[in-house]
Amino acid sequence: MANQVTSHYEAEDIQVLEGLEAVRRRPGMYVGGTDIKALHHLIYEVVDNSIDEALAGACDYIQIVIHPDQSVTVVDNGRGIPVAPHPEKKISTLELVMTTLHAGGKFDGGGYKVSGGLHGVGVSAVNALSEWMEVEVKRDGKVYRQRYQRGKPSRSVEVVATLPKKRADERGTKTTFRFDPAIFKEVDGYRYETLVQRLREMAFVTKGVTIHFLDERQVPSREMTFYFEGGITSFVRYLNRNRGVLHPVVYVEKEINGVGVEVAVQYSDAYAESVYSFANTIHTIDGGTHLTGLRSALTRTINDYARKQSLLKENEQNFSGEDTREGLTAIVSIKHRDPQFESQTKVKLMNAEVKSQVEAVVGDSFGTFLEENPRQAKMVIQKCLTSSRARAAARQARDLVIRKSALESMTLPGKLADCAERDPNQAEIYIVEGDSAGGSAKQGRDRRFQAILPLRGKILNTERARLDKILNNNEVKALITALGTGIGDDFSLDGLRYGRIIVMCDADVDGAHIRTLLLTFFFRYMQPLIEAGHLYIAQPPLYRLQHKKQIHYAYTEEDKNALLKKLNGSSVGIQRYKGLGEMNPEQLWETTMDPENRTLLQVTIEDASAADRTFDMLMGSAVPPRKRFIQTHAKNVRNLDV
Ligand code: 0RA
Repeated sequence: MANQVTSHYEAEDIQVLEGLEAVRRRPGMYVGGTDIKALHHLIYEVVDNSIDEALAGACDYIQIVIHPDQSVTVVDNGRGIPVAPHPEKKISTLELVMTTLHAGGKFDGGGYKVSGGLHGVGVSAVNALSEWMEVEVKRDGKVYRQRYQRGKPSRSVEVVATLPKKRADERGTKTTFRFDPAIFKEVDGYRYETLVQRLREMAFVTKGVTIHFLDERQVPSREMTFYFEGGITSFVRYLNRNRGVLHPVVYVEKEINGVGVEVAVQYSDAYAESVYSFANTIHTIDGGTHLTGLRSALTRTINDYARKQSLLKENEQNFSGEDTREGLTAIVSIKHRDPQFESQTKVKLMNAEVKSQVEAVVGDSFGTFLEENPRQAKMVIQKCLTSSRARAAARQARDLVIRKSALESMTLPGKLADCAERDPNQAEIYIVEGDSAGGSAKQGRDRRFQAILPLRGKILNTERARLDKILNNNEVKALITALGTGIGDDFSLDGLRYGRIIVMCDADVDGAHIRTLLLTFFFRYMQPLIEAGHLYIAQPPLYRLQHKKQIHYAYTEEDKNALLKKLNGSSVGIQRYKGLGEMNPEQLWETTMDPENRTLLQVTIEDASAADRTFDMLMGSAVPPRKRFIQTHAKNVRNLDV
């Protein structure tokens, strides 16, 4: 019953085909690679188109479903991709959109494409990288459909249904695709949590849209629905949900010279800065001109107000940018017709004029807020004063540590059991929680290339103060000296004494806590070390299974179950390791330290920055979240890094 709408794909469209062939040949150029990140971008690219409809005010519902076969459906109730023959080409606009690079959005004469996929290549690139794709468009009382294989249409656009009269005004687009495993060879599939995070961000910056995410790959299925009436105001409230806040969210939305500027700001009693910037709904991780504009407006407004109210004395210096950023939670989201990004990966906004535009909008509204709310304004200023003083004190402490460790660099810490190897590329160091585990590690190691530094967990663990203070901790000083790199501005990889730095903690809550703290320390004071891939986490086993004379180790709960199944369950002795200290030196070597057998997890900047956020939550002043974190993670903690 399908009737033909337009002529089928013809030889003259070879050009188009070549475009999509190029995408398949060089996926790196178009979606940034063939890893899991690129895989997620396929979904973002498709959802971005629906977000554009929402931003145009034409759509308020988007659903994303991952099916058990890893195909993904994205449905929206927007206007529907136009299906009529394109004025210049003979084929349907729908087919053109789906098969031509850079075709997205060009048809919408009046509006402009704001959300824009990662590389702006549009949904056709996703099509090219999909084993198959199917698009259904509802409009004009009909349902149109076209199917593609690896980007090539199987047939012309067809009418597959006519809507009953009372539903004849329904419109929308439904896209289903299955990524091509021949392209994405290394991936096993989408990661639920990553998608949830991104979809939440999209919902936050797209006020009033409902995003429903359903993952049917496991039973029971998982799902999340996001709807934020308040847009980025809700986002800020969400970020500060565990913090004590100093005032209500200050929100402003304004169009200035054709650029949409939306900002939400709230100070809390936390130490961390949580500021996110978006350009056309894309999270600009590296910030850019919109972020710079926001920051300088806040610093300027706060200094002006503090001077005017004599909250800053004449002999006192202005607040630095850092002083005004402590405890700041803010979102800046701009919509621009012609966003310029630093690179193809769109993580930094470069449009110079945006800085002054954001600065003007924020300066106005935050200045007014301070003027009209003197009591809360005073609290914000107090907060800046405190951080300014703390920063001065920290600077002194840090100078002391650095000077000291320079002096002590000849004398390595007494607790360090160094290795014989002097070539950093061959040498590694285990940072071990607790003296007893440290003892086992010292006995079990291969002293030719493995050094051991035991850290007394308790001391670190009871530190509830600012991270600056841990620099004064003897354990941390020993760590800095042992690594030989210095910290902060004085950090240099040149001095690094070990190519692999391996954090080895118990598989329990305290262990997780100490690991979080160590990662946070590395993140804040030795970031290049992580970036250069020197930091690792050891993976001790959770169980020891004895079957007859054979010993097996299980590193995860699943491992254990699989092993039990294999061993048939008969007379298997199971020992559960609660801490590293329970293993004798041979066992520790065999399971966790022997390069032939061990598994190490390499720490990425994302891991460390997640640890940094967790740290703030753990150390933050609001007590209930900390308790909740420990309770909810206590069960999972053994699998934390698996
Ligand atoms: C071009 C023009 C119009 C809508 C769209 C594209 C459109 C694209 C996508 C992609 C996913 N969902 C979408 N929804 C709409 C406007 C057409 C009109 O005014 O009828």
